[in-house]
Amino acid sequence: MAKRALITGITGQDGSYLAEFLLSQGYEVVGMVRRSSTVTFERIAHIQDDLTLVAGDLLDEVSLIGILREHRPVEVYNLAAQSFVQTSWGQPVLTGETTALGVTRLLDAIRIVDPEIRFYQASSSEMFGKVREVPQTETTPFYPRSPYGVAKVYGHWITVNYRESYGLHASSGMLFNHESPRRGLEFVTRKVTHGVARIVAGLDDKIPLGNTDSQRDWGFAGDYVRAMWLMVQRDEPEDYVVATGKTHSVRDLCEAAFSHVGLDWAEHVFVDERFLRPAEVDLLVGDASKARVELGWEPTVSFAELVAMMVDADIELVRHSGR
Ligand code: NAP
Ligand code: G4F
Repeated sequence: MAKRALITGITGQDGSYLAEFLLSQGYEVVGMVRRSSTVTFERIAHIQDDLTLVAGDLLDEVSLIGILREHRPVEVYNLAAQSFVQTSWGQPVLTGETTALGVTRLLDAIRIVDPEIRFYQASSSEMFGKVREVPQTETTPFYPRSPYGVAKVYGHWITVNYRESYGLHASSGMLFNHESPRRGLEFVTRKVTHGVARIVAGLDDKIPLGNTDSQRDWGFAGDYVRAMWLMVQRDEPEDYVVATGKTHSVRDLCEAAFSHVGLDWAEHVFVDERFLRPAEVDLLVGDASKARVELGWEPTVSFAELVAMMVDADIELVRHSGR
């Protein structure tokens, strides 16, 4: 019998890659989608016929209980969140309701319906924030710097707490930034690669950015969803850092993206204060030794390959869509 997994956030970047991965492993995949006045299935349109999509929302525990009762998944991957850091200052309560309390609602629904379900929580390197050590590991203390980071710390600890209180098989992946051609246009990697494509097409000349000094450990989303699945397959639930171990500044990102098409980034990028944040996470770089040793996980895509992949995909996209 095929295993059945539920993915919350299936319409997002990671949800789409995880759904593809689980289908390739022979799973039946149930995806939770929230009600919207327009269709948000762009990232999963190519596999939609192979999925079971069900309506629900992390803000509504009744919907979560109903989905678990009806579809009886053996694994649940909680990828849904208000995931954009900048928005979390403008909408701190919504961010807390979704990204923090939403985790409790889902864990509680699991506890009520079927405590044998294996659970994955999408924790974040944003929890390390103003970092206490370099590189960051599973034991590095948290110091979140945004309402989003604070909400993720809550989501992380409630996952640990339900594991310890109720014996749930609940694991938390502390994932560092991971990107792809399916990344939302508001995140800095995609903003830059899509901006480069528009400049190449003659549609724009400049990209406004915020802090170009900040450094991130950027990997490829397709690699990171494999780590999620590996955690859930372990006999014992645990928490893992997932990262490449290499860090680059936003300036390095611009340099790589523009030089890929033979342009000088300094002629096309300018600082716009609207994109500066009230508090910044200056440097993230993870040590994924535990994931390497215990899960056998390794990233397969380098920073340069990732940027080139994204620029090439955006050039294609702009060529076809004209925007
Ligand atoms: P994303 O592209 O922004 O996707 C977020 C998903 O959550 C979307 O499917 C969205 O649905 C859904 N969602 C938002 N609010 C919801 C609600 N109230 N109820 C149900 N679904 C809701 O994010 P991502 O990059 O794939 O990231 C996946 C998860 O990993 C998130 O929890 C994120 O915080 C975390 N994470 C991401 C990274 C990264 O670098 N990508 C790193 C660490 C952790 P709509 O399509 O309807 O908006
Ligand atoms: O691409 P970003 O918006 O990602 P950020 O804030 O690191 O968060 C992402 O990664 C987290 C994991 O560490 C996830 F948990 C989270 O859900 C999300 O996926 O910004 C990256 C850096 C920041 O330092 C930001 O200040 O780029 C800087 N930046 C500079 N100019 C900009 C811009 N970021 C954005 N989005 N837009 C700019 O114009």
